[in-house]
Amino acid sequence: VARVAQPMSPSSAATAAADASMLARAGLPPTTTPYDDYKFAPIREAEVNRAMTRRYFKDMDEFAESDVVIVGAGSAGLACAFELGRIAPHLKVALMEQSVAPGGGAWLGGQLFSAMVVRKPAHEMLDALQVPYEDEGHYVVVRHAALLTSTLMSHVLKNPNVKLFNATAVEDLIVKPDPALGPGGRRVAGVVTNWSLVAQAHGTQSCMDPNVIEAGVVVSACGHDGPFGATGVKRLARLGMVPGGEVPGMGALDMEAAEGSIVNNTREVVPGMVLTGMELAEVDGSPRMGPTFGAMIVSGMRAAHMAVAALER
Ligand code: AHZ
Repeated sequence: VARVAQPMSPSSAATAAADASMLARAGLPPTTTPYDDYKFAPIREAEVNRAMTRRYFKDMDEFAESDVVIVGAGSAGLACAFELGRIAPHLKVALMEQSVAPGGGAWLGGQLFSAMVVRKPAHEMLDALQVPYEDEGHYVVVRHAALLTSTLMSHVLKNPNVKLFNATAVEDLIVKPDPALGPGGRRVAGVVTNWSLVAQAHGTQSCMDPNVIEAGVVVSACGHDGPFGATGVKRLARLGMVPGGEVPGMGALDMEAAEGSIVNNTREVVPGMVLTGMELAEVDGSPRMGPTFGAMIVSGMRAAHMAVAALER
């Protein structure tokens, strides 16, 4: 943006004059900053509208058929998108997040503390991201969880083949018969979406139909149960597609056991849908780990490889 001297508006000129005279009365020189003569390039309101909407609707058009749809942009979903960017950057990845802010539970450590604990060897991803940490032996500590989350996010979103649809909830799954899977075989073939504000208003309005995205493979990273959490596996259970039929809910906290089980259990839970992160604990009844984040990172990265394998089948 060019900085060209321009006359001050009457009101800012009056304020500046008042400030200057106050400073002068106090015997101080007027304050100058590098932005005193700042001038914006011109803009029109319609241009701003079109700059946003043209891109959004072009993205909706392009991503109506995505290679991978990741549901949930928490630590597991973001780690999955990061690894996809490393191993298969050509894939079209739609990242669906019901909140305005992606990041899920990873903006903080535990409770409302700012630091994040990552158990080794998951810290290798921090090295790849060049996120600094303090080495505590078996684990590392990132001073601000927000630094890791924002760095991960910026890597993911720089990939032109990734589109974040935030403030957009996945309300349901697309499920199709798949003769290749034998009689009665079904596979997940995409997601049913709605802007979150619409999804939240279903109880008060009628007939607000959703939208859809077809996917080669869906990675469900919805986190543990909550207002939106575990949407993927809860829906699979209602469709009779969860082996065993139920979603028992996560087990009690056991850090030592929990992280390994999340990583080891990361899998394509039904054809076309890979499950990662804490949503796995919901369907397996395995323990929660609380504020250690190594498993979310490695589970998300493992899920990326499984998604690529599912696409190549
Ligand atoms: O908003 C959710 C969050 O950002 C988003 N999400 C959930 N359901 C969705 C839906 N459509 C779109 N239907 C949806 N988005 O998914 C994200 C989940 O992130 P998360 O941080 O809650 O889950 P994670 O599995 O990546 O990490 C979990 C970390 C742990 S462990 C733990 C414990 O043991 O207590 N608690 C947390 C938060």
